[in-house]
Amino acid sequence: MPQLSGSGEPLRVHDSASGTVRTVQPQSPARLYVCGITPYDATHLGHAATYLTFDLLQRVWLDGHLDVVYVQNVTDVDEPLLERAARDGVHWEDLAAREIDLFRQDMEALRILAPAHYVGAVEGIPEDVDSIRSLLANGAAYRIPVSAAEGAVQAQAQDVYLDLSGQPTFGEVSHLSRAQMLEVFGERGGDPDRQGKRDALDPLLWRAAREDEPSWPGESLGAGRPGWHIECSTIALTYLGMRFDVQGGGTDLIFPHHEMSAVQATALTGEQPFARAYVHQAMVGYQGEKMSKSKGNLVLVSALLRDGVDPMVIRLALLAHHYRTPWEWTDQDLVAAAQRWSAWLVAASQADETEEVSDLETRTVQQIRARLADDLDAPGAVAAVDAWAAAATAGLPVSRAVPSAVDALLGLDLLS
Ligand code: 5CA
Ligand code: ZN
Repeated sequence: MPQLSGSGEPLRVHDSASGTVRTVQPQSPARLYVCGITPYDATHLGHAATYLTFDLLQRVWLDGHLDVVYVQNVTDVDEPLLERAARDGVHWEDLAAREIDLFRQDMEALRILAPAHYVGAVEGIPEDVDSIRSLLANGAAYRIPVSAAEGAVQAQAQDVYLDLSGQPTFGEVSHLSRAQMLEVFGERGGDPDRQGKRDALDPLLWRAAREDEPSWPGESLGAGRPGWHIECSTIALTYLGMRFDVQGGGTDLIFPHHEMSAVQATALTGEQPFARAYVHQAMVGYQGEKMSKSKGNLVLVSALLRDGVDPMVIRLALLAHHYRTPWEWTDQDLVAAAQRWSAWLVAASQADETEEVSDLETRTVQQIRARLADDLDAPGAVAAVDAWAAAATAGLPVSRAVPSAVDALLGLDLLS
C-alpha cells in the first residue's frame, strides 16, 4: 500500500460484543484475525464483501502508521467440504487445493491485501490436540464414547466436548438468549441432538475417527479431527495470543462460531477477552436469500472476471454498500459501479504530477480518511471521490493527491 503524507484518524468500528461503535486504537503491531473460507466452492460476492471490509480496516491501520499482523485461516477440513467432495466424487484435498487457489486469484484481482499468515486448519491440528488435551486435563472438557456401530474406526474411540456449564463468559460475544442460540446452533454446524452431551450447546472439540473420514493422530485423544471452532481458537492464539484487536467475519459467524472460539480460548488460558472487538459484515443476498454455497444462489467473482468485468468495477460495486447494512446484489450494482468508475477514470486521466494540490483535493483526502475511520463508511468515502471527480471534470486542475488516496485507502487503481 502506498504511504500517504500525514496520517489518518484513529479507527472507530462497531463491536458486536458491546453493541457499540468504539475506538479501537491498537498498539503497534495491530492484530487482526479474520475467519477464512471453507474451500468447497468458489468465492462469491458475499465472501468478497467480507474480505473487502477487513481490507479497508487493515488499510486504515496502515495509514495510521501501525504495523499490522493479519491472520486468516482456511477451513481446509470440515463437514461441508467433505460432503461436497463425496458428492462430486473428488478427493477433498484436491477440491480444497483448487478452491483455495481460485480464492487467492480472486482476492488478488480485487486488490485485497494478503494476510501476513494464511493458515490451514489441517496445519493447526497438532496445536489443536495440545489445546484439547489441556482442556480435558483442567476439567473443562469431557468425552463421549463412540461405538463401532456409529462408525468408529478405533476401539474405545471418544469424541470430546467443551462443558459450557463451567464457562461464565459464554454468551458475551453474541448476547443471544438460550432459545435464540438453540434456534441457530443446528443450522450452523452444531449438533444439539448428539446423545451423551451434557448440554445441547456444548461445542465439539475432537471428533474421533470414523469410517470414510480423514483423521490425524491425536496422541491420548486417539485418531480424529478437530471441531470447527477450536481450529480458529488455536490458530488465533498461536499467531496473535489473547486480547488481539479485532476478530472479523460475517454476521453468520457471531453465533456459534465466534462465541465458541472465544469461550474455548478463555477456557484454555483463563484469560479474557479473546478479541477486544468483534466486527461483522452484514450478509449479502441474491434472489431473495442470503448468498450461500449451501443454497447455491451464487454470483462468483471468478465468473464475473471471466465475463470481462473489470475487477475494479466489482470492488467499487461492493464499496457502494456499508458493511453493516445487509443488501442484495442485482445487475444494477455493476451498471452503477461501471458508470462511476468511468467518471473517476476520466477525472484521474487529467492528473498531473507537477500540479499543486488544491484545497478541494486536500479536503477530499481528509474526507476519505474521516469517512473510513468512522466505522468504515465506504459509501461516504466514495461520495467524496464522486464530488472530486465532478469538480475535476468541470475544470479543476488535477494533481495525483486524490488518485493516490483512492489507491491507498480504497484499494482502487486509477492511474495505471
Ligand atoms: N471457514 C468458515 C470460517 S472459519 C466459513 O464461514 N467459511 S465460509 O466460506 O462459509 O465463509 C467465509 C467468510 O465469508 C465468513 O467470514 C462468512 O461469514 C462470510 N460470508 C459467507 N457468506 C456471506 C454472505 N452472503 N455475505 C457476506 N459474508 C458472507
Ligand atoms: Zn473461523
